[in-house]
Formats: sequence, C-alpha cells, structure tokens
Amino acid sequence: MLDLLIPSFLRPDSASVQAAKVDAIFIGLLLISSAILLVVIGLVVTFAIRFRRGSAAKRGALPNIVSREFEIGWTAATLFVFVFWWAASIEIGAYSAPKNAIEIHVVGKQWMWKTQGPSGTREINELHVPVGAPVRLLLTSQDVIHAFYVPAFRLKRDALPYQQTETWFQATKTGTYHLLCTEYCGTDHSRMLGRVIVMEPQDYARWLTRQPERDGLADLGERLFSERGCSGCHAAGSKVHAPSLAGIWGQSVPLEGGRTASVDEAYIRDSILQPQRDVVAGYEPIMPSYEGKLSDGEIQALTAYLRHGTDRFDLIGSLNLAPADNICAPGQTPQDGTANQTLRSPALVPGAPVSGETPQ
Ligand code: HEC
Ligand SMILES: [Cu+2]
Repeated sequence: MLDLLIPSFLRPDSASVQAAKVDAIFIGLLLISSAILLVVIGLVVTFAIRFRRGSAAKRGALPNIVSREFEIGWTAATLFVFVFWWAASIEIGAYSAPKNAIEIHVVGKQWMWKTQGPSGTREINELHVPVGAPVRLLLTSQDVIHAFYVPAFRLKRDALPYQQTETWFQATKTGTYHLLCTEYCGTDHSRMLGRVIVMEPQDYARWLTRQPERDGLADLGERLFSERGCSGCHAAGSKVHAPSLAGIWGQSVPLEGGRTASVDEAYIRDSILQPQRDVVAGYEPIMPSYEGKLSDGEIQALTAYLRHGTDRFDLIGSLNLAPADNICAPGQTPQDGTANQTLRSPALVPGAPVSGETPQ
C-alpha cells in the first residue's frame, strides 16, 4: 500500500513492528486528507461554474439538510475519537515494552551514543539487536538533551539528563539502519551518528559470545551498592533501621502518610536522589540524598542491581560491610547538589551564562 503511494526511495525502510503501525496511521491520514481535499476542490470548481456571473442558478438561503450540532458532532467524532485515539494508542504503546524484552541502556553524550546491553556488552555509536525480539531502551543523557532516532523503526525518544525515559521496538528485518540524534545538541550534533545492526538470532548469539568479558550493569551496581555505602544501611544485619531492598522490584511499598508507591526505575531514582520525598512507612527519613554524588550511569547500574541482582543480597549481608565514610551519617544534613555543575556542559544558547558565571 505504502509502496503504491510513495516510492521507496522517498522514505526510510520500514523495519520494525512499530514502523508498520506508524505507516498505517500515515496512510490513513493521507487518504482521509486526500478525500477531503478532493471533495473541497470538487465543490469549489462545481460552484464556480454553476454560480458564475450571469448563470441562472437559484441563489438564496440553503435548505436545512442536517442540523449544525449534528455536523459538529460528526466532524469531532471522526477527527478526535477516531484519528486521535488511533494515533495516540500507538504512541502510548511505545511506553510499555513486553516483559521478556531485551534491556538496553542508552546514554547520550556530546556527541555519541553509548549503549549497554545484556551481559554488559558495551558499544559506542552502534547497537546490535536480534531480529524479531522486543528490545526495551532505557535512555538518559550525560549532558544536554539528545533524542534517539531510528527512522527505519519510526522510533524517536528524548534522552534527558537526570532522568530516564524509555521506549521499545521489535525489528522485523535484518540489516543496518541509521541511528541519529534528532535534538540539536551542540556543534557536532550533525555528526552524532550511529548504526543499529539487526541480526539473525543465531548471528546475534555468536556476536554476544565474541564480546569481551565485561561486568554486567547489575554487577557494577552491586559493587557501587557497597562502595557508596548503601549496604551499610540496607544490608541484612545492618544496625541502621533501613528497609531491606531484596526483591522490592515491582512490589508496592507503603509510604509515610498512607500512600503507596510501586517500585520501578522512577521510584528508585527518586529514592536515591530525593529520599525525603517518599519516605517508607515506619522508617525515619535518615537516608542522605545522593544528588550530585552519583552519575546517571551509576544510578542506572544501581537500578539494574536492585532489579536483577537482589538474589545476591544475602551474600552482601553476610559480608557485614560497615558504612563508607564518604556519606552522611544519620542526622547529618546532606550537602547541596553543587557537584552537579561539573556534569553540565557549557550552555548551548548563545549569550546564556556558562555554568559558574552569574547572569547579569
Ligand atoms: C544512612 C543510611 C542509608 C544509606 C547510606 C542509604 N539508605 Fe536508602 N534508605 C534508608 C532508609 C532509612 C530508608 C527508608 C526511609 C526512606 O524512604 O527515606 C531508605 C530507603 C531507600 C529506598 C526505598 C526503599 C523501599 O523499600 O521502598 C531505596 C530504593 C534506597 N533507600 C536505596 C538506597 C541506595 C541505592 C543507597 C546507596 C546509593 C542508599 N539507599 C543509601 C537509609 C539509607
Ligand atoms: Cu545529540
């Protein structure tokens, strides 16, 4: 259908489940607008001929065929309910990856894409994925706003500093596809190019085994968990009254004030950066904020650990690690987030103050 309407050299390949859906919306909208355009042009031409000067056509008030309300309702129904609902449902679908999806962490950075896949495979400006398998992307940025864009997958999601966004795709065709940054992010924005390589599952498996042995993200998280002193409070056997984090992923946690929260990326991120915001019921708000003390990559690693590695908690508990001394002791106020400034790259807006300078 798309091939009939638009020759293939005028559009990117269509290589994912999402691409087919987006193309269907595109064709749908194109057909609806073309039909409306034809009707309007047809009427303009017909009326121009029929009511031209000097013609004997009947002029005057129109008979009331349909009521105004009916007309408004009908237009609104097609436009909003049908088109908007249809298009929006596909956009919303981009947020909920299937449970069995391969998880890939993506970090945007001036000017490159760093990706980290299962079993710790790390790549720069490249992403290898198997065909036919859902792939969940968890995106963040180390400096400014970037946007992860794979035209052939009709996939576009912002990568924001201090936040995690997510999306997913399922490739349907093997091949090599462009990966672009579609948010103007500085001088070399246009060179922030990468490739997504979609492989047959057996080739992908072979590629995975050829990758150098690396610590997985969860392993890095496990190390950080003790190095940064988390285990000093959270490990089993700790003297501090802090909740155990073993198996909390996906659970719902009762909070102070009667609310509950379900444990996901955002909740863990908030718990680490703004621990005073959602305090777990029955605990003192003594956890220090790690704002400016942990990079986004480190938070991703800790999150991966809390998600996948919590079965190893007992091991940490049995090591009985003391809290590291680089963190706040209970009762001390955490330092403010000035350390954040070092992460920031110079302002990109011409004339805007560079970090450290005070605006006039
Ligand atoms: C000084 C002790 C202490 C340290 C150090 C500490 N925490 Fe906590 N943490 C707590 C306490 C107490 C709570 C419960 C009260 C609250 O929610 O603020 C908590 C809550 C949490 C929660 C929410 C738990 C739940 O059951 O919902 C998470 C997640 C968490 N901490 C992760 C971490 C991570 C990751 C680190 C290391 C970067 C860390 N904590 C360091 C004491 C600590
Ligand atoms: Cu960019």
